[in-house]
Amino acid sequence: MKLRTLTVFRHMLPVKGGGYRMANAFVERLETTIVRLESDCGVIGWGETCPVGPTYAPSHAAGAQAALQALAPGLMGTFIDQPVLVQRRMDSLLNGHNYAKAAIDIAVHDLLGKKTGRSVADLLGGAIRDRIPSYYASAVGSPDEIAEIAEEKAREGYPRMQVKISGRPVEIDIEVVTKVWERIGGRMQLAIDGNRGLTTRDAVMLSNSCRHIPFILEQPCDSLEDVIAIRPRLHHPVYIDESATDLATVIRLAGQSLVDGFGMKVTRIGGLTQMARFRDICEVRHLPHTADDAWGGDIIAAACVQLGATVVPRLFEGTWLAQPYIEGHYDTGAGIAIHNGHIDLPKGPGLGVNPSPDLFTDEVCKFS
Ligand code: 0XW
Ligand code: MG
Repeated sequence: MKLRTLTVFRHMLPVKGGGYRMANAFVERLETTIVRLESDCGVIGWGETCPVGPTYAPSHAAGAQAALQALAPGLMGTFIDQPVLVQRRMDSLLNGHNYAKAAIDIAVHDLLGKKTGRSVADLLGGAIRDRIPSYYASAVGSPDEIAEIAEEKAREGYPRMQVKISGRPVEIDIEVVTKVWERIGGRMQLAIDGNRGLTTRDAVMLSNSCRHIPFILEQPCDSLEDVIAIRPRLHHPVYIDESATDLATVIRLAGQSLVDGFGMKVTRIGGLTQMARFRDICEVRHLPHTADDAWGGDIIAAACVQLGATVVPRLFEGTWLAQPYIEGHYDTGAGIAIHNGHIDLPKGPGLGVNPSPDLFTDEVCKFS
């Protein structure tokens, strides 16, 4: 099966409720990048990559689109039956730019699944279950506001909540964590996400002040070196998110026991091929992790859920979706959504979602 057509679209996703605040970013609308592949036998596959603004990570929408335009001519006519070979081909055409390559890798999996009648989870090793846990991520907010949200999410059935902190005096963050704990106790697992924003001093202070509260501390500081340096002084397990930029970094961190787990994004690591390898490395080292992405609609959501369903449950900390912050679905019949803090694995071949035919109209480029 050869690649006949590759089309890239941009699509706007306004943030429901007005905006989303993190330590280093406030976003009101996200530009997502959609890839549509068509094989020489007429089968279609969809991919997506949606950086959550230009400051969360070294990735942005225009960067994804430029990288895809650079890759596309060299992919025309290549065999797309083997995702690993497509990935090697992409690496031979362009160094880095994992988050753009991820959209093609996801589309190749979708297309292959649709061609063979198998789900993407099947292609990735097999689903262990058909319903996976999600987790709720708050924005950065006041102690009372976040404690209230935590109560609401615990009642809805979320098994885990990620509380965003940082970008203000650490005393407020300590109050947020304390109030959330007082309100929900052990009813949900807690992750406290600094999104690179804390100084080493503040990370140590937070962990010290909250030593009686069980939570994992996610990406407290900007650099990996800082996080590794303070880990022995913390009372909490440390997960890496933004700094786990590629598999080589993951191998180093897991191999040298430098972290306790990961918040992992499918597009940051390069797509589903790399994400399955990441999953397997974590399984060997008994490291818990999430399987989500920075933002995006039904296509990336389905990719995360398909992979999430293959992760050994005791190590799986859930799939975060942007869905609660997005109006509507790409697939009006089978959009990916969270119910009672959990997500059903979509049925049907490939990713299990089929975007409405005329939804994506803003074409960035088309190669055939
Ligand atoms: C909570 N998320 C999965 C959504 C935003 O993209 C940030 C991210 C994280 O964990 O940092
Ligand atoms: Mg994070």
